[in-house]
Amino acid sequence: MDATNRKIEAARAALAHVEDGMRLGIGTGSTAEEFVKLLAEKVADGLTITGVPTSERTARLCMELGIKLSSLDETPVLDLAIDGADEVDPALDLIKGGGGALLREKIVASAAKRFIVIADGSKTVDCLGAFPLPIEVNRYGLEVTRLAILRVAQELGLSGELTLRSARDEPFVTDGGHLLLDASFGRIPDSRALSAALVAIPGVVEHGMFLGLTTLAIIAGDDGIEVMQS
Ligand code: ABF
Repeated sequence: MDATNRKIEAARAALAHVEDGMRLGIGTGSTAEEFVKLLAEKVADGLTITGVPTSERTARLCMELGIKLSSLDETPVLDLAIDGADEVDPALDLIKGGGGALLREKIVASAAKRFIVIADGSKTVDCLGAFPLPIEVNRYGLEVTRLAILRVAQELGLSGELTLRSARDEPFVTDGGHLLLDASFGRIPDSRALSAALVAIPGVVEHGMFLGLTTLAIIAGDDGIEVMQS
């Protein structure tokens, strides 16, 4: 089964958790897009949900496909959020943000009573960090923030490049108007220590480690669907 079909199978399995009348956080990325397409079919067949998108891109796709949207301000408590991930470890901690939407994704995941991650089997890891950790930073004082990140990482025995994410030769700007530094630290043995150190830096807005948020992970591998429970 190729990657696209694995993503579709994970998305289909997640759809089984969506009930009529739910307030639903809807993620970003290619796996989440497969979920949106399947969700739209159910909506066309009469399923009633209120969707809260995690990015402008997802909002556009939902609107194109006829999924009724609300804002997190109007719907601050979600019954369920469904989103992709870049890495999933055995504790269901994640690295997300490869799509640049980590801040809204984390806000939406945190507002949901349950958070289901959908991914193909290539995303499972034994330890977070092979995927460069996205760190959302304020534009002001970027160099100060960059040096502070390197310092706290070094204090935790981590080192590596911090790359300013760009798109079409311009710095990538997130939906929130911030920049992204992708940190190639390699394996992150103590993700909670790194998380605490990063969020203490004034210029850091958020980072892509989603710790303790995932309720269920639906992983589609070559041998079928694996469901991991937190
Ligand atoms: C998004 O899904 C991002 O946080 C994450 O990077 C991405 C994974 O993308 P894909 O499903 O295309 O592998 O939520």
